[in-house]
Amino acid sequence: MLNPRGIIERYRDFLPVDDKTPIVTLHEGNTPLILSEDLTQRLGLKVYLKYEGLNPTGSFKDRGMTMAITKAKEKGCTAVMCASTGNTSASAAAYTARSGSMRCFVIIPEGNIALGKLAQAMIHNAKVIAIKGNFDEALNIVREVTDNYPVELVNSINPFRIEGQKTGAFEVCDELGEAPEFHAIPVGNAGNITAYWKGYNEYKGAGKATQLPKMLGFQAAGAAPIVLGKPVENPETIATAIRIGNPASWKLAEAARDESGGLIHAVTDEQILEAYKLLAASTGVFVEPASAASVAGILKLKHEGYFDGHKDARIVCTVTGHGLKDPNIAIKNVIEPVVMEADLKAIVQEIGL
Ligand code: AN7
Repeated sequence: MLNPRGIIERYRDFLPVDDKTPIVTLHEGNTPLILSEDLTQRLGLKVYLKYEGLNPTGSFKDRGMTMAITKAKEKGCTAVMCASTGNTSASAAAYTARSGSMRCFVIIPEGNIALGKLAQAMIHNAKVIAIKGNFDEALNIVREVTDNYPVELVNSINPFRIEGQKTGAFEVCDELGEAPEFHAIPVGNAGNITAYWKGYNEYKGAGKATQLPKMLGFQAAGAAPIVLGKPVENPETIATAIRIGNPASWKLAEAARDESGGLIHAVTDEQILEAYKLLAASTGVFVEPASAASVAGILKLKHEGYFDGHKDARIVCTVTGHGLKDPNIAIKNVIEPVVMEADLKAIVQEIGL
């Protein structure tokens, strides 16, 4: 039986906590690993979706945030701060509320955060400041503030965030009984690819897996600094979660790529939206656009012949956030409902029965 009380209890032996650590948890983690028959057929290898949208605040950030807020509480901090494209702020706001003893300050890029995420940060009572600037500028301000005032930084440059997020890799191995051959993941600030790679390595080191996956990272084409090899000053993509031009964990993401023999490629907004709609319609999994970057990426690689000769291999895609986070994008990409009178006969006719 899996431990239902969150990732710190479940993976305590792999995390920097002891008996006295005051664990702040919303019972995150233990998310489903869903075999997509549709994608398996399209790719010719087994495609699993690690559905991180089913965490308490609807994204993978909760794995890192339970650790970051727990350690902040242990240290006696009374305030935390983050820059965010949305999900980090939603998670930080919820876990500080849960802590019962901390305030949360959030800086977001005005006009470029999905509606659901903004609602979350506000309802959990964070102090939200929207700057006329992008995520990278917001993060620079947060670094300055947290360097100079008694406020804890909870972006993924906080090492406890990475510690928590590495448990995603543990769960994958526990469920498959082994590490997969490939792991696909969207890349924004590059914390999560770093965390998964750390997790896979630690699990192999502990004898809980015998191999390591190739890490396949995907950035949005308009926000692809790692692919281009230089910062992007004005990143643009409909996948606002990964609209980041100068990732904090850039070097660590490159290390994950190179040590694993993997790659980091770009996918266009069009490819992201196509994968987004395909996942929802053909697998029944509704994710936010940034999450679909990992699926868009593997479809692109398949097309390029990258997986030739890997017929029985397994690939895990981390789908990082729930589709309900960004309802506006969904509505913009579907056909509007038919409006009709409440008339049985007409409705049966419209359906074509
Ligand atoms: C759904 O919330 O950076 O490469 O400030 O929300 O670890 O940054 C979000 C990132 C992928 C990229 N998918 O992960 C933030 C933030 C979703 C995300 C990423 C994010 P990283």
